[in-house]
Amino acid sequence: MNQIVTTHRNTDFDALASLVAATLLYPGAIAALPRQINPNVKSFLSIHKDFFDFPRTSEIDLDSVDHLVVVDTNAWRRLDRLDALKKRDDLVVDLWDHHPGETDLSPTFSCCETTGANITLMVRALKKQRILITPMQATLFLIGLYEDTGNLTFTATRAEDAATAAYLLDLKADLAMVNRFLSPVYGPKQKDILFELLRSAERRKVNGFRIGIGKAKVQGHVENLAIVVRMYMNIANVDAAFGLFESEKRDRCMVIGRSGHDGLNVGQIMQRLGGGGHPAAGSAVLKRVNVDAVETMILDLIEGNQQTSVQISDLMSFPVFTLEADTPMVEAGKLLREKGCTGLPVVDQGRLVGILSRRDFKRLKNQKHLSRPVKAYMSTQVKTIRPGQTPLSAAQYMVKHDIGRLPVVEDDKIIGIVTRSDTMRYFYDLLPD
Ligand SMILES: [Mn+2]
Repeated sequence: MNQIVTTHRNTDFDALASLVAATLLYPGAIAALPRQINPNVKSFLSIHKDFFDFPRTSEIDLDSVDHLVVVDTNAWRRLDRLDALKKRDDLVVDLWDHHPGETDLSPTFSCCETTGANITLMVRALKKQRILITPMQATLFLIGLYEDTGNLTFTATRAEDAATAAYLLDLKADLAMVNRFLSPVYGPKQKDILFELLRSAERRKVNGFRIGIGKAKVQGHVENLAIVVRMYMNIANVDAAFGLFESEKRDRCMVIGRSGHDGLNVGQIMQRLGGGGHPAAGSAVLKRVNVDAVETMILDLIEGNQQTSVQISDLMSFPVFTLEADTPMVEAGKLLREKGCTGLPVVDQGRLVGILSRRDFKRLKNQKHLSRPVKAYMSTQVKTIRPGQTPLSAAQYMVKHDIGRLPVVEDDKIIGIVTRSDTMRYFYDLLPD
C-alpha cells in the first residue's frame, strides 16, 4: 500500500503544519508538497531542511499510490499535479479539512469541522492516539494555528483552537520562532503597493458595510500581497478591503480580500469569483478581465447576492397590518390597541405613504379630531429598507434614526416589516432554523 499526504497549492503554515501532522498520523506515508508555497513557509522550510524535507508532488510516481490523504482543502482543483489520481476509482481518500462546503474528493474517511485552523483537528487526533509531538513540530503547528486564526482573533476561531494553542505551548512550542515567521515580510515593494492602494482606493458604503477597494499594477510576482491588503484595511478603517492586482501585461488580475466583519464573508465572495478562502480572508485569480469589471462584480456580490447570508427578508414579519390613509383616527387607535403595536404603516392604493404611531395621537386636541383621517397625523418621513439588505444595516439604520420599525419595501410595495427586536433576536442567534 502506498500512501501519500498532500495539501493545497500556495501552501500556508496551517497547510504545512497539517501535512507534517498527517505524516505522524499516517506513519510511512509520503508527504507531497505542492510546487507553489507561500514565501514565509518557504523560508521556514529552508531553515528546517534537515527536519522537514518533502518531495514535490511532481516527483511522485502516482501509479503506485492507492491511498491519498488530503489536508486543509477539500477540492481537487487546489491540489498540485494529482489529476491522474482523480480518475482512479480504487483510490482511498482521507480528508482532513476545516473549510465548510461540499467536497469533490469523495473521501472514504473524513474529519471535517469548521475550526479556525485545520491543525486543531489534527492535533486532536494526535492527542487521542497519544502520538508524541516534538517541540519543533509544536512550534510549526502553533505558527499554522496563529496564522489561520489571526492570533486567535478571527471570528472563525473556536474554543478548541485556543485550547490547542495552550496544548502546543505545553509541548514547548517556541514563541520566538513563532513571532519570527509570523511577522510580515514588508519591504520597499510592498510599501509602494500599499501607497498605491491607499491612493487609488475608493471607500464605499455597500449594504451597510464600509468597503475599501484599491487597485495596483504589479510587476512579476510580488510576495505578501495579502499582508499589504490587511494593512490597507486597518489604515483605511473599513469592514472589508479588497486589493485588485493587475499584472503588467494585463492578462491576469489577482484579487485579495480581507474582512474584519462577521457579517461579510469574503471567502464566499472569492468562491463566486472562482477562488476560495475563509470568512475573514480569501483570494481569486481571474484571467483576461477588466479590473473595473472585477470591482463591479465584487460590489454586486456584497450588495445582495450572498446567498447564504441572512437578509432582511428572512427576519421580517408579514403580512403587514396597514392603515388606509383615509381611515379615521378613532379606527386607527382601535387597530393599534388590537394588534398590540406602537405603530402601523399607512398606505394609499397599495403605496406606502406614511407611518402612524401611538405618539401621533398626542397631537389630537379634542375628541372631535378622532374622526379626522390618519393622513392628517401620520409622519410622512418614512424610513424603509429593502428585502435584500442585511440585519446589520437595519440595526445601524434604526440606531441612526432612532426608530423601532422599518417597513420592507420592494417595487414601491410594502412586503413586510422588521422591528428592533427582530434584528436583536438575530444578533443574539435566536433566529429559529
Ligand atoms: Mn487552513
